Amino acid sequence: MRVSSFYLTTPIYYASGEPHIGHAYSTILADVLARYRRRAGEDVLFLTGTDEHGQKIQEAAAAQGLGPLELCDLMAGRFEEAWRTLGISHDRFIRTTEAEHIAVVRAFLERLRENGFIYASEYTGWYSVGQERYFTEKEIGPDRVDPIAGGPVERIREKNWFFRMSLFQDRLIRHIEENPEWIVPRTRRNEVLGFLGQPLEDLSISRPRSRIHWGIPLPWDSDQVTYVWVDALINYVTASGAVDPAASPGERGFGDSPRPSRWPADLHLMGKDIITTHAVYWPTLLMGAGLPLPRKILAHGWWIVGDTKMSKSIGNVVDPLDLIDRFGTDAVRWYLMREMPTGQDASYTPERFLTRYDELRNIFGNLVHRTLSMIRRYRDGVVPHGRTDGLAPETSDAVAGYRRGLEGHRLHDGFAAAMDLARTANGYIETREPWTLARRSDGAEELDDTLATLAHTLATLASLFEPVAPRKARELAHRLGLYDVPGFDELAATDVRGMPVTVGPPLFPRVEP
Ligand code: ME8
Repeated sequence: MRVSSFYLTTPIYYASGEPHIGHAYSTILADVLARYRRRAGEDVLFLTGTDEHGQKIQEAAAAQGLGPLELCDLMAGRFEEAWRTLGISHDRFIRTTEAEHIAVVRAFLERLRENGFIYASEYTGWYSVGQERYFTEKEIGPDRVDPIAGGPVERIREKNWFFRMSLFQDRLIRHIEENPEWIVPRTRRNEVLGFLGQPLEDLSISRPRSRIHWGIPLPWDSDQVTYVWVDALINYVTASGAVDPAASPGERGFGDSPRPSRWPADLHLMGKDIITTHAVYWPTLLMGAGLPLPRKILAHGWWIVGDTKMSKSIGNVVDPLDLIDRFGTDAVRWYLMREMPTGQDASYTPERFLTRYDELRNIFGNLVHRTLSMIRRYRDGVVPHGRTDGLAPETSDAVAGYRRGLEGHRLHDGFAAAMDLARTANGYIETREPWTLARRSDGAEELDDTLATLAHTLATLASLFEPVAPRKARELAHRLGLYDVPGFDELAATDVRGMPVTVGPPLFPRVEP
């Protein structure tokens, strides 16, 4: 049997700042999808990493009295540590200062040049160091600020090398129109098509080394370094193994000589702030190099505080690690996935965080505790050999809704379906009244059926919650006497009857406000 494969990516985050809840959101979203796909039996490659070149890093390092690589080593470590704490299961953490990546970037640029898409020219424009890109006069408006974070822009006039991006405008528009699901959600797709309604300019792909030394030198002009966005986007190809920079130019994997690899990516995930670079720069660069386009681009919304984007430059960031100390990793993951409708903006508030935590505690946690305690009290801690199908229709509806949500990139709906199943199971306890059955002389069989059904439902819930709450799901599986959380295909065959259960402390303890 051929196992289907799935390659998904997060943005690579700037190594100039600390990881915050916005970065955590994108990475957890990717992690949830990676775990979901693995549970469905797919061979997953999940890539994340850090973006380590460019003016922003150069300046941040100088401001701290560090060398740029010193700062990057430090910050890459911070990101890796945050992802470990948050239970991120990435398969590869890429850093753009790695030798392999540098070689792939150079091979990629050489290929663009061989294909006739590179030329040198004088450039005059408005540059935002915060966003590491030029903006047009129209975009910066009369106040001359970067339109994304409102930061400063500087007037720059210098020699740059250019990529003939304009040549690919029609092909890109056609691709977007012929593949309505290529950019999701639809609002972002419309935004990109709107952007492409204007003539597409060529893309400046280099900066003079005299101004920015911290970058990858162009293979044919060592006085210029690669524009950091071009460098960064190529990371997705580096990690896929599609390009072998050590091979002879004709055999490197471009155009007619593709190498067996994970390319194209199945899914690029990012925030809506960087949709243009991913849905315009990146696909045209790939067309220029003769590589296939990624299969899907998903741009999610922003976590905002009040009505402004949470961002380091604005100074209103929430540190996810503070929340983890008090509530645990899985509660933070749950909040972020359940609260934000995938693709839209959401506002972080401590009140909503607590509401979502209470949902975990009072519905899911409570169900687990009640069920396991009753098995202990009424059946000596062993799941009885009753019928397990007392909630069969509700369970299959929940699983279907859950899978629709996760596969249709509506994670909030998918997890709502999982929580609804827990809610339904709590209702089932109320209507079956196991405590009454236990007192009745003729209640034994019905009690067996009730407890076996509930235990089976817990096994299902462990499986549904694993992508978002991996630690608690594993804990639950262990308490049910299972070795591990069952995969979706294993659920039907999973039989918890006869298993010794452990009640243990509440899965989601009360946290004093
Ligand atoms: O843009 N809400 O890196 P970056 C939701 N290095 N997501 C947020 C967020 C918020 N308030 N703030 C940040 C870069 N993010 C480039 C990417 S990729 C080839 C290069 C998340 O450190 C979101 O995914 O500024 C956003 O796109 C990303 O962090 C920007 O991270």
